[in-house]
Amino acid sequence: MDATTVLVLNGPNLNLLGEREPEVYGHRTLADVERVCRAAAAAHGLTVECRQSNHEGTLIDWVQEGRRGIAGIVLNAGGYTHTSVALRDAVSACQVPVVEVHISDIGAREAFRHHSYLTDVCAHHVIGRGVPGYVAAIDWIASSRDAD
Ligand code: CA2
Repeated sequence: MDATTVLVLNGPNLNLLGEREPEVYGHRTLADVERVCRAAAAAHGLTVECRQSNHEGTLIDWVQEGRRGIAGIVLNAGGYTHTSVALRDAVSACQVPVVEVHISDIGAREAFRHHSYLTDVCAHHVIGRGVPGYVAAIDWIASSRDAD
């Protein structure tokens, strides 16, 4: 990874996208998400490194790995959004912008999804815009680089 890399991290259960709950998450798969991210990054002369894990510590290791020297991190932490102080601490140690993404509108769902431990340590948020939200996150990272 280098200064032109956007690290796209997806958390628990997002490997199942497209398999269930299409009324909430749509029909697109994680492979579709990664394809869309690759194209969005390429339009800005950037590349993406896409990873998914169901494990909190693995996500923390990857956030730490990307904390400096890359263009930014797009993070859909899945259910850990609502539970993980440890992931929040890793994000707050980042020197690169971290954009929080959620496919669904977590504020319009069950009460336990309303709170995110990540929101106030992320540089930007794209919530409830479906898979195109990942594109918006990459566009935001690209424009924040242009502003530097
Ligand atoms: O809306 C989002 O992107 C979420 O981060 C998705 C997480 C959920 O826990 C967050 O509250 C909001 C869960 C993703 C689970 O995805 C599935 C997809 C298909 C079948 C089962 C789970």
